[in-house]
Amino acid sequence: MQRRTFLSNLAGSVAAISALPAAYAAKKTESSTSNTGQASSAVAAKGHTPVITLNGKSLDWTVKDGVKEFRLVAEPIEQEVAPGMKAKFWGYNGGSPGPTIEAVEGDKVRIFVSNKLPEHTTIHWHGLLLPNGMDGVGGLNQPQIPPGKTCVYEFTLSKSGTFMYHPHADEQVQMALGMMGLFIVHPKNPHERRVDRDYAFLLAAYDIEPDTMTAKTATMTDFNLWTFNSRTFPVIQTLVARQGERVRIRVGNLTMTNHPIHLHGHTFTVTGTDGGWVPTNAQWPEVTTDVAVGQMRVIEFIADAPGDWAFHCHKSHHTMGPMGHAVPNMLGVDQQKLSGHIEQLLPGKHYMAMGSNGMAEMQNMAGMGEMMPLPANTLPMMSGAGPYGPMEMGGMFTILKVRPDQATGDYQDPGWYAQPKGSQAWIID
Ligand SMILES: [Cu+2]
Repeated sequence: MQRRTFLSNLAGSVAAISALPAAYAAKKTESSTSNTGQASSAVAAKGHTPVITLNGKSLDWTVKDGVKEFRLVAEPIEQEVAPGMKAKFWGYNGGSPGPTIEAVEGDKVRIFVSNKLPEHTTIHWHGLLLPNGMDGVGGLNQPQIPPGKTCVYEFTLSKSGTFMYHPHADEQVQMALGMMGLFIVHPKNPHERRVDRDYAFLLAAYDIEPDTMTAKTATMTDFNLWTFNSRTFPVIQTLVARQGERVRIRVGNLTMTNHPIHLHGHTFTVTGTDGGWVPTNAQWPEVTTDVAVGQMRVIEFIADAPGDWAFHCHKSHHTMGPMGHAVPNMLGVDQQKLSGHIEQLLPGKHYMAMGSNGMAEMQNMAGMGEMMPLPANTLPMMSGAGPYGPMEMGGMFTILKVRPDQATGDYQDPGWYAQPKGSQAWIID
């Protein structure tokens, strides 16, 4: 979106602040009810609280001679980022991120990694303590896995915690295309560090130009899609909890910048990193924790406040969609006279001057169907409809819904919170 001419910037601004695809505008957070309750039942059967990977799932395994065997296939995939936009990624087992590997401290695991990519790859098991030859840095610890071949990794899980997996081969390309996954190791004793809900996701950023589907792999800082598990709001799964439950959220960052992750309505503590669990006497209360590049942060809190609470990255441009960031700054500019001239240059002879009073009007106008269409395969700057109007969010944003009557183990979206009478802010003249 850089280096546009003045006119194309103006035309771009029309598109940027224009139509949400109809399906997108209508989309509410009900979409997030899919993919819930996908708990890995084998883990639950042993008494551990299953990990809920937002918009994802845990990987099945089989046991052979006392070893848990997992199978990952590295392959090109096509995936919906949000309604109105699909991306060509590289991922594992049909998705980006790949399925979450969930196992238990003390387990011996054997992981078969089959390479169906057009180039070689490896997998590094980020944060896990293992023999040097299993660490997965191509060229350093092992030969690269050629296309068409399968590599076997085998090690014992010596400690519980929150880890990741990703290639250590042609990293700039393979991670820019979405190759990543979570690796969760439960404590051997299921009563240790027990929580009632255990959510997990990875932060991923992409640079996909409008009208294209493949993420640019040489981008260093100027990404335009900010995602939880390679999806943007409003399709990111809603987090739900019964009032009073202890909730854990595990967040890993495989983007090229830091993300201050912020929760409304509660205070949490950081109980773990990818280095392990944080001792209780070293924890302090927070409402935002910065997740730096290549880090994982585990936060825990008691969901004691009923309501619909925002949960998001606090960098405001990371809760916005790709379109509209390159438009000229029209704040305070009277565009009335200019509009007529611009209309003569546009094919439809229709130009709507916007931005003089801020950008919030874009979502309202989109709702009224007044806008011009977006370019193909991209997302508007703002999206998401709440019970009181447009939420003007996108990207790294979702909602924590706490309800007194949410059943234990029920991950279904309970709908919007009904504010108790007299407890909502009111507007006066
Ligand atoms: Cu961010």
